[in-house]
Amino acid sequence: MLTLAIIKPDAMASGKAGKVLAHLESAGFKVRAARLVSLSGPQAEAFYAVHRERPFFHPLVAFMTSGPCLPLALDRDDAVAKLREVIGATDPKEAAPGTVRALYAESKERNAIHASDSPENAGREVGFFFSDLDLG
Ligand code: FUP
Repeated sequence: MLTLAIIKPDAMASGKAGKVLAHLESAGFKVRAARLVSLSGPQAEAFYAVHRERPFFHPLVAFMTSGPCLPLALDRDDAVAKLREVIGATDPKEAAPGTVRALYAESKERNAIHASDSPENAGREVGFFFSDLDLG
């Protein structure tokens, strides 16, 4: 089963991408596809369209377009739920010790990693960045 992670611009800028990826691999995820991208405003708005009405939408789009990020299609059993466990709560102050966000996130807004929150969204989000050709 596949899910989508994005190593976000804060983790890329602080040189933590390798550590985050190693953490995911240690948790049993296999990288099926990876792509370094610099999102445009419209692309970030489309990806986060579900949050359009939220007060943090524009800051979120500004952050996600502030530098390159690294979308990953990750494979393992029960991938969606397991990745949510491994990344921890949205706010690193509330994330369980040892989770990616507890270890590497700067704040709730700059929180190192995205992970799909349901199998339906995982399908949509993997398809947003990757084609069948990428996924093999
Ligand atoms: P998560 O699924 O844990 O990434 O969290 P959400 O779907 O609730 O939010 C998506 C992204 O919006 C978060 F990763 C960071 C940003 N956000 C804020 O900047 N402020 C908030 O209060 C909530 C979310």
